[in-house]
Amino acid sequence: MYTIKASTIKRRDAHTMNNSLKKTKLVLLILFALFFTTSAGWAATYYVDSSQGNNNNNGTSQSAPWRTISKVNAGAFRAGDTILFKRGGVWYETLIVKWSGQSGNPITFGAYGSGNLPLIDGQKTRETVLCKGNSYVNFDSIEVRNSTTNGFYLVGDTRSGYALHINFTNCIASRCSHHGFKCGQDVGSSDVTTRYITYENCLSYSNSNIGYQASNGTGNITFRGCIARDNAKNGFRFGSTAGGLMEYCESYNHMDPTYGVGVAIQTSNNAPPCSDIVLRKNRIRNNECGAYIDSGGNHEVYYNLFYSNTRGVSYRSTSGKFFNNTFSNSSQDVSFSSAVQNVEFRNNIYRSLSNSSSGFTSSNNYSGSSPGFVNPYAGDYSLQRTSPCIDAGRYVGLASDINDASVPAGSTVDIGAYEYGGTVSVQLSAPRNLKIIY
Ligand SMILES: [Ca+2]
Repeated sequence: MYTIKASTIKRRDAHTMNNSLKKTKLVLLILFALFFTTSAGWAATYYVDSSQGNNNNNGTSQSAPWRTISKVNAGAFRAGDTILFKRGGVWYETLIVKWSGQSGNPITFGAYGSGNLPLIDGQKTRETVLCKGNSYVNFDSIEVRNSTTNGFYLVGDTRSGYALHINFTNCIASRCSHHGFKCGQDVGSSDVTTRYITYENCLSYSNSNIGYQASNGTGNITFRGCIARDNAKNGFRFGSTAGGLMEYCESYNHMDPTYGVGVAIQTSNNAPPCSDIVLRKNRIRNNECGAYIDSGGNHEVYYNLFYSNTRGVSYRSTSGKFFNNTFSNSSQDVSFSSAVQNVEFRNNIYRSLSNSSSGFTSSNNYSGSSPGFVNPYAGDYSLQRTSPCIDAGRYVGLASDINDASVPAGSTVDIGAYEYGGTVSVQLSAPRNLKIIY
């Protein structure tokens, strides 16, 4: 019989225990290291309530919120942190963002509770939100108004370089002395610019200059589902922007006889021209000029609706593609200047066109007097069953129309922004939390 002495068992137990202890220590050490190297381990949420808060609270629960933005401005936030302002609250201060998140781990400014968006009101005596030289920051459901400069002002600086990867969702800016939303440097300043900025479902109205301004060397700018209206100058502007996308947006009531433009693509002072801007599936109406495109080239304009603008589109860039747009009810729907060297113009509905370009290629457009719109007086420019535009277009490689209905339906592509009988495969959600004030 094989026997083991009790002392041996004890020794073995002790040995096993030592090993277990070592392993446990090692696991703890790894967890400890992970905790300290992953800043998500520190992520916290802070609450700010303008009426019930107290700056002596720790701010980390809805039952113990801070009160003021100055308390937020004095905070030391880390990547992954969230700062929430209570809905219905109003602050008469400037939010100065001076913290950066990380890729996949942004710092977020948002809202909690119910009711109106939390409002930062500059009362025409101060700025509202300033974010300078920081990256990976999200703004979600914040409203600003009456800034002495811009509502949301985003810029890089010489300390930390470009401001990168900043997202705005469901934010509103109005009645600011300059632009509602601005990203990019001021001309002649020592600031540096901004890249990878996204605006989704935002509203900018009644500002004294531009609704959304991407100025002076910005890049990779996206506007999606945003509204600009009743701003003194442009609704949207790409200024010396390298790479941009504007889709599912509306721009209207910009009627200044000199500067009233739904969307502008222009060169800022001493900066390079714009390149590779895509405008698609937008509704642009009641502007002095729907789209004024005067910079760079290689832009694409497709499946947009332009109506009741004094001028629909004025195109003065070197090259571009215009496919499947519907123009209606303008003094002049579209013009191409002599600066245009190469432009394709196909599948568009229009009445009046002026072309001075030497490189103008055109086919499958409709310029007659009876395009067969369903109800243009109510803004419905989809096609009646008897429209001559149905199946009269040419396939140009696009997969869906202004409503995201599949293209082509029937035998081939229709002319204009609306494909007759197309199946809507993606349901668009309307902008949320937007107050429309007339
Ligand atoms: Ca068709």
